[in-house]
Amino acid sequence: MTLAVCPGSFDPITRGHLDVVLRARSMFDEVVVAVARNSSKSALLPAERRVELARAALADVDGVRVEAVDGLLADFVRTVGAQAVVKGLRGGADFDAEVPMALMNRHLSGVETVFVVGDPALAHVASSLVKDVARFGGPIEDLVPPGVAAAVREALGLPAP
Ligand code: COD
Repeated sequence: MTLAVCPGSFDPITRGHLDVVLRARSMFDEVVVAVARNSSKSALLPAERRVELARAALADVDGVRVEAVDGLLADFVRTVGAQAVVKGLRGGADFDAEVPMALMNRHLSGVETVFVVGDPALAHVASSLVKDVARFGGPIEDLVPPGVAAAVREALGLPAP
């Protein structure tokens, strides 16, 4: 049985994240989506809400579970017995940001990071941009799974469109 961890802030989960998780699932028997409770970014959505939205978005996908993670990802990866961390790349900037993390996680846990190139049709989709578009009244429904747009607007104190 092969197991991979797909970590992130998921603030909120987007269609870009779903694409990466499904690609990871096509390579591994089981995938744990690891929602970092305290990532270095300050989150809009509380961790429990991020987990809830990710679980709803992935409810119909066999072999995928969602868990909140405290502390070091390397410790979590060892605890669950994963063979790999899977991360998505949208382009060179992602690669530059991800390589140091992959090296540090391998230094700490011995676990390799596998990079998957995401769907180019979703290369512009990032949680930060989704929140920015929503904040200024733009449409985000086609960028996120069902239910997420309403959760983002609620967290921003915005009315439904
Ligand atoms: N297409 C392809 N990939 C995508 C897309 C898209 N449209 N959108 C997002 N992704 C990928 C990102 O490149 C990333 O690989 C992943 O999805 C998650 O993205 P985010 O933005 O939700 O998450 P990040 O980048 O904020 O996550 C950072 C972590 C939480 C993974 C990191 O901070 C961490 O591991 N924290 C735990 C504490 C720890 O161990 N720190 C030391 C790390 S070395």
